[in-house]
Amino acid sequence: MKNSALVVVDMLYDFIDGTLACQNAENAVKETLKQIDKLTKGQGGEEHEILDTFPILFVRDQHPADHCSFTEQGGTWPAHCVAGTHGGEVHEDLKPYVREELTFDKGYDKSLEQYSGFEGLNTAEQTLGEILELLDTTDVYVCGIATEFCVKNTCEDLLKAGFKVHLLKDCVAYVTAEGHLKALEEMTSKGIVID
Ligand code: VGL
Ligand code: ZN
Repeated sequence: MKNSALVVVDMLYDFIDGTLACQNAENAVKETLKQIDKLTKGQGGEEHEILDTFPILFVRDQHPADHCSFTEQGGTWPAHCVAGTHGGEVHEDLKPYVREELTFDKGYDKSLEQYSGFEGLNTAEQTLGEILELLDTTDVYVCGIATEFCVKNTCEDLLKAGFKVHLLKDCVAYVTAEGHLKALEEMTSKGIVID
């Protein structure tokens, strides 16, 4: 799996069992853990060694309490993933794989909706695209929440940037089943591989 990386999009409590709980979310977390085992198979060793050989990058929706996408501000979503709250945290089963320099936050600007992980930054203000290039990545595996929004936008930006993109279809959760299926079709037609 040299030159591959996994991008985990918004596997955060508000999207799993919180204010914007999505369908298939608990199952998607379990399947993601299975995929991590599979993708890192044969690498053995301690957890930190696995992370050194197979990068796992995390995208996090991190909003201020008065974000423009919230219904109280005239937006379309209930308040969710407010920075510093439990709802904005990565699921605890995935936390052992989280590294600060490989974590990209988006949506922290009150007046901007950002669905793509490509718009996020790590604490050193580097983007997902920059880090994937530094890691010599060619193939990017993507999982997360929600298929129709952040997963889709992230996959499409990865594709535009020249990466081969594999969407792990059992490792995603969605707002609606129809929206999920439609997004899978659209991604397939653009050249994203559904694995
Ligand atoms: C998302 C709705 C609002 C997502 C983020 O991660 O797909 N959806 N904010
Ligand atoms: Zn959001």
